[in-house]
Amino acid sequence: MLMTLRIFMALAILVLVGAGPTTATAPYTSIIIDSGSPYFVPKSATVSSGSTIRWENPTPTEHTITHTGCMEDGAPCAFDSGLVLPNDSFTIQGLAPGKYPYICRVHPIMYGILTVTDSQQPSQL
Ligand SMILES: [Cu+2]
Repeated sequence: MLMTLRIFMALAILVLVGAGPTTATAPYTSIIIDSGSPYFVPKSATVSSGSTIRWENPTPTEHTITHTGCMEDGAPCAFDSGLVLPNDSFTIQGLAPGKYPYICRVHPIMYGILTVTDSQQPSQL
């Protein structure tokens, strides 16, 4: 019940953020880190290239946002946040179009996927 409420509140916050004025100068996407499944809200996010993505950590625990390529020998490593402290955030922009699965190095069960399109219309799944 508590978990359901927390997820609902996280989604409500996302809806509020996503419903910003249409005159916003830059596309902006928030992904909220959660202590329980699905760990990243939304777990699957789609953004247009050039937009800004920010992971926010409202949990009492340190996490990382680590592209899975960073964990494999010879694979391109697109982003690795290092430890994101409680109430801190990690922001990136300028990713090339593509799919970026990512995990938390501290808790590898935490998995999300970011899709960057070359469309100018950002959306969230
Ligand atoms: Cu973590």
